Amino acid sequence: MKQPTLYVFAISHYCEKARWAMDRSGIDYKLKFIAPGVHAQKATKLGLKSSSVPILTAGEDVIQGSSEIIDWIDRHIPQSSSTLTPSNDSKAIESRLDEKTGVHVRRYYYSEAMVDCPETVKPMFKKGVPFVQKLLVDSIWSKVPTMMIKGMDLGPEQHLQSKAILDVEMDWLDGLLADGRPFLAGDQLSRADLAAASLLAPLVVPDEHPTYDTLILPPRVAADAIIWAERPVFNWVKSIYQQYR
Ligand SMILES: N[C@@H](CCC(=O)N[C@@H](CS)C(=O)NCC(=O)O)C(=O)O
Repeated sequence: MKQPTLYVFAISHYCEKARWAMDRSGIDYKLKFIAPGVHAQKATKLGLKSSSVPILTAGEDVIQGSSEIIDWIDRHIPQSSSTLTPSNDSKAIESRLDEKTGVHVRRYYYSEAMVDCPETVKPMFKKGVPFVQKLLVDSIWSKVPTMMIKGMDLGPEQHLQSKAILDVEMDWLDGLLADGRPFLAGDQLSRADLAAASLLAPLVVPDEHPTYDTLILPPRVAADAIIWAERPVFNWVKSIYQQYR
């Protein structure tokens, strides 16, 4: 197999999920950071209808989406005890995390960061990308916050709505962990654990995260994160990162 390439944003929690799965798979692959904007051109060039990253290219295969990339890994690694899909449960939990936690962590964070302090986001958009793409981010930056606020439905109200949804989702996760289980589904690390840990990582900011050493949380998010740090799921995310990342 030709060496696969994984295209990611340094800031993206879905990209972190796919990258973590690739790292665990043992497959030799190339990691490419791409700047927002350039990613859409790349997706079009690859024949994709939607522009979102992560995208994995492997020979003729073009796989878009963190969950689809884990499915691809499952197909390419002979059934082993370290599969990330030991049960249907793991996939069901991952789906809920992708649809709720992932979406609302992003809207909650950007609703403050892009509205009140976009300059804190810019270094994350430039992180790891080729020099020319850094220049491109600088050149279009004055338009980016307005475009994202409109395109992603961001604002103070949305920040609070997403925060309330996150509280419900964290109650659910705390509930699952209440019986002392080490993993969300079954008795081994699975895609459910990678999803929960990576999608909550922008709030937990674990030391082992490969790109969040320079992530700056805006003030209200940082204050909420201190309160959420008391939750079992926050401590669990930290421990999953410590043990498995
Ligand atoms: N469900 C998808 C979500 C991917 C996603 O939303 N990616 C965002 C970054 S967090 C993105 O690429 N946004 C830019 C775009 O859609 O063009 C997955 O799991 O990969």
